[in-house]
Amino acid sequence: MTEPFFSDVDSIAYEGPDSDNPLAFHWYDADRVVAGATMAEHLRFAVSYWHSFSSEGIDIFGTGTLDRPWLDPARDPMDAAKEKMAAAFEFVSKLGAPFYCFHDRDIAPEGSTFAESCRNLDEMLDLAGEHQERTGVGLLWGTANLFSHPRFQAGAATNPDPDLFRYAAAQVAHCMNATKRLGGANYVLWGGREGYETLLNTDMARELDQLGRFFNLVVEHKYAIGFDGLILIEPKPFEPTKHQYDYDVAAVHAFLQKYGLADEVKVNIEVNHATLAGHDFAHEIAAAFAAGIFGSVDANAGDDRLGWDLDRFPVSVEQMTLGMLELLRGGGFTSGGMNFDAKLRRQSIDRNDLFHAHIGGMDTMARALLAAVAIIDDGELDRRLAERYAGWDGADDITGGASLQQLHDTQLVSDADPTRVSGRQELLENLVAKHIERAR
Ligand code: XUL
Ligand code: CO
Repeated sequence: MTEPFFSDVDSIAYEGPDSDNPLAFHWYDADRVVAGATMAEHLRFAVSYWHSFSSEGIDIFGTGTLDRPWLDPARDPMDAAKEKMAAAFEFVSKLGAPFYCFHDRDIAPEGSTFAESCRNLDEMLDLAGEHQERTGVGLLWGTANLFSHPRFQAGAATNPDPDLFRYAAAQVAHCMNATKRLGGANYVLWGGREGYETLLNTDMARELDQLGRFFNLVVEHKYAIGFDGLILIEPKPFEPTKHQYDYDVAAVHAFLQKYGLADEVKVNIEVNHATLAGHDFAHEIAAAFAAGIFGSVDANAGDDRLGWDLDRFPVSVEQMTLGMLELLRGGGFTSGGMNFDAKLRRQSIDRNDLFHAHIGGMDTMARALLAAVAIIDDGELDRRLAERYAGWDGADDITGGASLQQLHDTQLVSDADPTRVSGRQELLENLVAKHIERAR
């Protein structure tokens, strides 16, 4: 048994909003039942392995600052991976999050050949299975890292080199098998470099077809291995590429329809990616439910003044309440969940900072859940919505089968001028604010 890494924390308990203990939950009470399910069941929290354990706190101007001894390049890579995994499971179980998420290369080191990478991963899967069994922590989703290694400089599925397409397909097959073996609830595809830097060297139509073919192979493989989780695409408009093909939910939906995948693939919506695409988080959730492709959430936040993908832990109860409202209205998660795709700030170098970050994120989401449930229970918002669209009740024959010309002619005769009514946005915003303030 290795020494505990987070040695001064036993477990994070719920102590309620009045507690001043920074190493306790103030709002997230896992077993509390709201709207017919426990908070744990509504929120399905997951810790992301990469930000919390595989990254050392670099930014574009500086090297790592965080205390992650297993990232020392002088260490034997497999020994280091095992130590990292022990720390990861220690953290997730002490936090009391039910799930974690990984990229293949987060849990096992890249080998000098593809076969060696596969062997490394398989060895680490055995260990991950044991840790899961011991701690009760489950896998929300796995994904393949198709963007860090230099071989992916021109993309994976959209690479101009067919050999690279085949390499990426092989890596995804192995990672899907790994995800299934660990009982993963979903499999995610984030198109890290599936896009372009300049059209001068890019055949866009060809690259889109390659991507469509790749996703079809993934779906075929899902059935071939009997994986019953969701396949999820994670939209992001840019970064690292200048233009990414899976720009936002609407772009992904159009893409899925074109390539015959709209019933097979859903989306993993990341809050900060929504912001980068010029949308609100709530918009992307609503768009996904409207298209019937909602799957899961990467919970994080950007910064009001910095434009890149900052992956901060979520702190805005208002932003999250509006997202949570759409999530509940749409029916909530099935196999998806709330993955903290978020990282510590570079100066947060104490080990316990990782607990503070997750506690804040989980409490923010729990408050958002309580507020959204209160808004729905109160009923006023829904009543006003129903009122606003009441004219369409029984709307199947709203035109009475009339053509555009007939509608024109009827209007000409009646000369009716529809009465305007208030949209009441400010009143509704006040209503949301009231519930955020009062929800307990
Ligand atoms: C990158 C990002 C990824 C995906 C998984 O912006 O969000 O971490 O969530 O590859
Ligand atoms: Co993400």
